[in-house]
Amino acid sequence: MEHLKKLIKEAELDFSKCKSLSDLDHTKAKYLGKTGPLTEAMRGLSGLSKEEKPKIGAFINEIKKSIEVALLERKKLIQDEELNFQLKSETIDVTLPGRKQAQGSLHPITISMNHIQNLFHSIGFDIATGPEIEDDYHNFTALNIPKEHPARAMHDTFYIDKNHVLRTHTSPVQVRYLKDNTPPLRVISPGRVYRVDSDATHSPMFHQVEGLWVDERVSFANLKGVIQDFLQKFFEDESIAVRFRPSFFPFTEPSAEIDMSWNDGWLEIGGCGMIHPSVLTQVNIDTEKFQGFAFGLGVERLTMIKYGVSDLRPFFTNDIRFLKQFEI
Ligand code: 2U9
Repeated sequence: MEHLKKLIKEAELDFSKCKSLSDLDHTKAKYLGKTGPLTEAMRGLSGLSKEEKPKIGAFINEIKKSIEVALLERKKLIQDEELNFQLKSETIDVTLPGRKQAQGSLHPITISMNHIQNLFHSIGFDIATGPEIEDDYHNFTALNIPKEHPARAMHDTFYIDKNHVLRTHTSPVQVRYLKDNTPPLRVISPGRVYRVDSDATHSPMFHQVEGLWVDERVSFANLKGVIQDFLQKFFEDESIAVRFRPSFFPFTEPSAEIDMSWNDGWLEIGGCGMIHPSVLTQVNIDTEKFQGFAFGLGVERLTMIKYGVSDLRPFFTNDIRFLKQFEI
């Protein structure tokens, strides 16, 4: 019993030498483990008399409890020390400046689309949008491009099924607008369009803005004025001139390609014409009373010219180093 009593002091001394919880765990096994002196003593109880057994048993339990208390005290001390060390070494400097949230920017095509819409809206144009999957009628037939017409080949169409396509232009939006509204009317239809084409100057998805003006007396001269006024404002350059070159589209007659003056030369930026009477008839507009002009502009093209970008592809590859340059 004397020997067991000494164990308390011995354990306290051993515990006090432990510097970490894992040290302490190790030392704990020495006293309270299966092969420790207390377990041994408990085993020895079997050889004692009936009277001695409970007394000695209780005594061993007392010793065990005292060692457990010493262990817990040491454990708490080590935990406190570890926490204090952590608090000291991991202090937060609340005066440091915060990390700012990176700010995104609008895509250059979005900037152009917004700008174009604002400019046309400011001169009285309505803005119409519509589905990107269109039926054959709205994308082709209503625009004077019947089935088997060679002009369909010009469009390199993505077919969804026999009767549905990814729209090849935003004209179908205008067809719906003309059916739902009565002239006089002015409308633009901005949006994504799709054609089977992909290289440095063509993307299978690109952006167009088409416009219409239908009234009793609206002419090719008005068309040229509207286009020139738009381009001068878009490029913030009043010296920009516009040139029309004869062309052909099934939905306009006469038709023209639109060139704008740029650095001593000319750049093609879209097409236009007087809306074909067959198209107006399709949408129940009286061609004896009304006429109208239509135009189509390529938004990527306008944006490339505006920012001096010579390759179309960076608009679609989302390299942040390219996109960051268009912050406004
Ligand atoms: C209706 C009637 C007529 C829209 C027009 C063009 C000419 C044209 C191109 C410009 C560059 C397509 O993106 S591009 O490759 N567009 O040349 N678009 S006239 O004429 C219409 C539209 C709707 C009801």
